[in-house]
Amino acid sequence: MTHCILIGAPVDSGQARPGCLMGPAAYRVARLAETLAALGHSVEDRGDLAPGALGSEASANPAVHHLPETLGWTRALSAAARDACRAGMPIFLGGDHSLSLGSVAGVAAHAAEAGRPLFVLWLDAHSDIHSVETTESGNLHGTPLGYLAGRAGFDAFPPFPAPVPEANICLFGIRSVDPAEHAALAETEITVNDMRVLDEYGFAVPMRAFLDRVAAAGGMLHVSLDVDFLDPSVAPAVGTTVPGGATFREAHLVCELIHESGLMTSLDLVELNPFLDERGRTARMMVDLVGSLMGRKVFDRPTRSG
Ligand code: EXY
Ligand code: MN
Ligand code: MN
Ligand code: MN
Repeated sequence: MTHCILIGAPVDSGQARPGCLMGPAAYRVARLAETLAALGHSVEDRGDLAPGALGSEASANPAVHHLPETLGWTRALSAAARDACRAGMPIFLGGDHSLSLGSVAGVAAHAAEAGRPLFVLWLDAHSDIHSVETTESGNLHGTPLGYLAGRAGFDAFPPFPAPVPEANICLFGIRSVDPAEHAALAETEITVNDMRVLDEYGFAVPMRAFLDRVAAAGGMLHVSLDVDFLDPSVAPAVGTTVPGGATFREAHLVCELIHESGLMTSLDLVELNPFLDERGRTARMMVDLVGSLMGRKVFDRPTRSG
């Protein structure tokens, strides 16, 4: 049984399409808390955060949108994450992927405090490893991994003492990488399980290999699940769809493998835009996946003794 702490992060300042700010409410309407409780977990809903007082920071990159708001969210989310980790397993309800600038920074600070290595599993069509300087769209939801890996180009952001070691980061489901991101990835030890790898080896082999590394290191595992990891035919309510994503069953298999590893210690659910959906279909798909992450099984096969 896990004490799940829900933290709403109605963030849509990291991208251009309004709607992600309705994400937290959509997860609650889709009965996320009830799903977790039905699996025997305790659930504490801490409500929605706010970005706090906004500064007037500006970036040398003229393309960048909403830097002050993003910084406000980063500070609020980092503090909330650090506090929640002390009490249970935080589940951040997004909101666009710029929320991970703060959620994962806070989780990383907690992991450093606890003296445990942090691993990050990035389930996403995108590598999100731009910096404030390299982003061409100016949408900061394309940058969180650059910040969390301690890369340059985030001068306006709060420095945090515990960047995630590149070797502890696994991209999974990648099928859209910008040139500057490709250059960044080429010079890092980040594991890139793009769709070509998953087509060739399947989803289970690369996932088990990564989870085995986390277990061997006694690591904490933060899972950042972007709606666009899934194929748009399965999860259409996201502003950055890319064809050729995970099927319904491939996504559940990944979640079931993560559950069976027993390693997940924090979770982001990001990029849901309920405005791009009909009848909450994508929100319910994401809640279904959290059920698989938290122990619901298709068939609870008896463990063979001996
Ligand atoms: N790489 C593109 C950009 O930087 O604008 C697209 C980023 C999409 C990011 C979404 C959260 O995954
Ligand atoms: Mn905007
Ligand atoms: Mn993303
Ligand atoms: Mn994405």
